[in-house]
Amino acid sequence: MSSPLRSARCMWMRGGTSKGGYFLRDELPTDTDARDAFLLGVMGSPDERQIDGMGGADPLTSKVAVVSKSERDDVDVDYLFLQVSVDNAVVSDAQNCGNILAGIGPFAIERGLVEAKADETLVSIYMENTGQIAVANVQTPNSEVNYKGDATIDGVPGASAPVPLEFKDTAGSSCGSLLPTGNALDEINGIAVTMIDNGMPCVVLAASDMGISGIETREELEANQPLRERLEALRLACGPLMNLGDVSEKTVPKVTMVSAAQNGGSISTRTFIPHRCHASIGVLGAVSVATACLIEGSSAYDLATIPDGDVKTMPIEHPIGETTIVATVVNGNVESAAILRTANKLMDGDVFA
Ligand code: NQM
Repeated sequence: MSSPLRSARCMWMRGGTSKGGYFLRDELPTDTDARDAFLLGVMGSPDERQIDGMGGADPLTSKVAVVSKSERDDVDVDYLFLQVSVDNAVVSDAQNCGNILAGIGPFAIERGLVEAKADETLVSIYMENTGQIAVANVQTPNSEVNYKGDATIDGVPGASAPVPLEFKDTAGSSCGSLLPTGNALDEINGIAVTMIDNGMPCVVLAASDMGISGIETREELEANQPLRERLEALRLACGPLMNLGDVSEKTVPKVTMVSAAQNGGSISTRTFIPHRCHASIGVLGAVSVATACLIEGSSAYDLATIPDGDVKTMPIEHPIGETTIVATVVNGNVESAAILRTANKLMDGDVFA
């Protein structure tokens, strides 16, 4: 048996409102157990403080991207997302991450997997976790990645170069269909929920049905133990109905509690991902919730404010601001969704387990 990997070349990046290690596939072990053992060591997991690793003691900063040149037609790179649990020795590929996705285009160009064009470079990315394609538009003046700019996103201080992302065909990414139970609304444990997957499996329910206003802070919600227990019971019941099987060890489905928007947006959200409350909301999570808002009879429909027209700009409010989804609707279905993200290169070198 070969000795465990001790170090690997890695770029640490912020992607949207998340942060993690970006690796080339051929610089990690091919054996999954060896790879996961290495990544747990890199992050310092399991340990709620991740004191002996690079992880930031939060699921949003304990993330990994594995990237390789794609052999698929019309695709530049393949991207596998791995969630490294903070306090369990678990590395999961059961979900996608649209925030870490924001760093994939810049990383692929920096590593020479994609040739930079003058001014801006489109990078098409196959998201291996769910089998869909996203296209990132990366600023490349003088054929080099530029991270500095004027674009701002809630949850990240300051401004950076914009990285617009476009998603197509995300319906049923993990659950097989947009509404895996075939219903816009189901009753589970006495609560009306919409089980939906437009890029991220989500259970959407009215915050008022859980006895909260829906505008509490992340800290207040995380301190509410009875609420957390009820949400987890709901999630465990919904998982099999969403074709996800037993989800006790999985990070999907997410659970989003919705209420009427407070600041002119389309809806207000508080999301558990699934055991910590998200500081804001995930990218594909926001796409799924925006889609739920557009489905008559869903748990979000009556609470949502929907703009007219087929191209709908929908600010999804969350604990620290909003994430705007631009949904293009064709024949009543969300055909594509776009979102503005930013990314930043933080470190390039060797990381040690
Ligand atoms: O929904 C957190 C994040 C995410 C995932 C999570 C994400 C997405 O904010 O596409 O981005 O839901 O675990 O990075």
